[in-house]
Amino acid sequence: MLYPITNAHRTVLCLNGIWDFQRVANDYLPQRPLAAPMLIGVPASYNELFTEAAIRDHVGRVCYETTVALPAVFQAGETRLRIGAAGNRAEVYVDGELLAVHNGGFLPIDLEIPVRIVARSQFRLSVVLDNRLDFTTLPIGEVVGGKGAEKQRINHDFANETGIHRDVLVYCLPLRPIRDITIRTKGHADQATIDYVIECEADDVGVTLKDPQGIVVAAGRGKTEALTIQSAQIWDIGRGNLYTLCVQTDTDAYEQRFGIRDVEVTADGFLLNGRPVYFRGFGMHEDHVTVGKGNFAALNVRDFALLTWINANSFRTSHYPYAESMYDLADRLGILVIDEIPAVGLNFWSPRPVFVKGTVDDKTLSTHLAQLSELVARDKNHPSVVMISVANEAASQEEGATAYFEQIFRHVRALTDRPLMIIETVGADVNKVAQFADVIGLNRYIGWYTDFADLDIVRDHLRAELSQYHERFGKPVMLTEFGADTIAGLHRLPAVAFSEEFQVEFLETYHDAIRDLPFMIGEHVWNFADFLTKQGLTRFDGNKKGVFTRDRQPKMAAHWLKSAWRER
Ligand code: GCB
Repeated sequence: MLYPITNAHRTVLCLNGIWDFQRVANDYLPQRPLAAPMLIGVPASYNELFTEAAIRDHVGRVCYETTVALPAVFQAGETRLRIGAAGNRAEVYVDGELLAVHNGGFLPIDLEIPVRIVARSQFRLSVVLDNRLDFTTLPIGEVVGGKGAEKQRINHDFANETGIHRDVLVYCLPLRPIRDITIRTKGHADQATIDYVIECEADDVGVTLKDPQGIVVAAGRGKTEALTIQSAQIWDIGRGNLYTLCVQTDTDAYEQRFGIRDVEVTADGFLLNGRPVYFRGFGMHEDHVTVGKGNFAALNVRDFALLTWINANSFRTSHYPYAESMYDLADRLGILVIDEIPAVGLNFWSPRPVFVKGTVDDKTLSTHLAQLSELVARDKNHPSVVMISVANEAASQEEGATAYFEQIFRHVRALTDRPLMIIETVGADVNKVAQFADVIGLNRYIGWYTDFADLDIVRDHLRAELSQYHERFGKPVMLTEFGADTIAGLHRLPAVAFSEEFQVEFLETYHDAIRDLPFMIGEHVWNFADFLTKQGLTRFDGNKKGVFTRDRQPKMAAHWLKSAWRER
C-alpha cells in the first residue's frame, strides 16, 4: 500500500479541518445532511473536545460530515479516499451511498470513489463511526445494558477514544498506476542487495536507486529485480540512512524510501547489522490532551525529541499501529519500532475462559488475521520496524490459545520475514504459545500490583521469572513493561508509592536486576507518558506511570533514565 503523494502524475487533497458532527441512532443512514450538527475538528478524538459527559462517554454511532469539492485534475484518472484511521468501525458514504465499511480503528481505510461520483465535482462525504467493541473487534470488548443504557466493558487500560484520528486525503492516480512497491534488503556495508517487487499495470517499468545524499547509485528495469550496491550506507540506531527507489512508467512515478539493514534473532540475542542490540525505551500511547488519539506531526516531533533526549533507542506501538508519520520519523532518526496489533484485553473475561466459542473465537481470529495483513501491507518498507508484536497479555495459559496463536503466527510468517514477538503476563511454566514467537516480551509489576511498595523482593522474583522463560523456550527475552503510577510534583523522602522518588527507585531496582542476564535484549518502561484511561479506583485522572506527564514534561525518573541509559 503506497502512501498518497503529490507529484507530476498524482495529486493529494487534504480534507482535515472543521467538519459537522452528530451522535446518531443505530439505524441512522446519511441520506440527507445531518439535522443538528455540532462543529468538530478533524483529526482528533471527539471525547475530550466538548463539555458534555454524554459526548465523552457516548457508546454507539456518530457521524462526521463535510462537503468535498474536487479540482478538475481529479477527472483524469482514478480518485481514491484515504482515512488514516477512524474507529472503531467505519462506514463511508458519499451523497448517502455506502462506499466502504472497515473494521479497525488504527489502520487506513482506502477506497475508490466511482467515476460517476467524481463527475459531480462536489459531494457530501459522511463517515459514520461506531465505537462499540465486541469479540469481532480489536481491541475486544463487550457491550452490556439494554437499549439506551448501553455500557462498554473493556479489558484494556486506555480510554476507548474515538473519532477520525488521522489525515483524510482524497487523491488521484494516473492511468495504469503503480499500485505497490515491496522492498527487502540484505547485506552489510561492503555489499548489499535490494530486492524489489513492483505491482503495476504498465509493462515497462524503470527504476533508479538514490543513496541518502540523493545520488543515483544503481538502475534497473522490470517489475522485480535484485540490485546490488557496494559501500552501502547502512540504516542503524541513530543513523537514519534512507535510500530512495524511484519507480517510473510511461504514466506514473513514485519514490519509495527504505533503509538497508539486517535483523537476526539468536537464542539469546537480537542482532542489528550483526551487532547485539539492547532495546532501551518505552511502551507508548497515541494520547494527548484535548486531541486524544488525533495525530499531529508537531506532537510526534515532540515525542521523538524526548525519546532522543532520554537516550532511548526504541519504542513499542502499544497497543495498536500508530500513525504513519511516527514510523517516518523513526526511519529518519534511527529509532527501532516494535509494531503492535490491537490484540489487547484477550484475558480475564472471568468466569468464562477467553479462547472459547462466544468469547475470543474464530470471529476474533479473522479480524486479528485481517488486521495483521493490513499492518504488514502498510508498514513493510519501514526500516525502523524491526519486530511485530502479535498480542499483549493474552490468556496464553489456556488450552484454546494454542490453536489460535498457531494460526496467527503462521499467517504473519507468510507475509513477512520480520521477527515476531508476543508480550506475555502469564508465567513461563503455564505458557502454551510463547513457543511460536522469536522473541518473548514479559510485562511485570512486582512491587506494584503484587507486593505493593515492596521493592526488596523485586530482584529475586524478576530474575527467576525471566530466567524461567529463557530456560523453557530458549529464546531472547525482553522486559516489555514495568512501572509505577507517579503523581508529578509529589515528592517524599524517604520515598512512598506514587511519589516521584518512588518511581525512580522502582525503575532503578528493575534496571539493576536484569542488566547482567545474558538473554535479556532490552527494557521498555511503562509508560512513556501519562495517558487517559476509563475511570477507575486505581486511575487518578488516568494512568500515571508516565516518565513524562501527559503534556510531555519530565518527571524525576526521566532525568534518572537519561543518565542510566547513557551508560549502556
Ligand atoms: C499492563 C498493560 C498496560 C497497562 C499496564 C498498567 O500490563 O499491558 O496496557 O496500562 O499494565 O499500567 O496497568
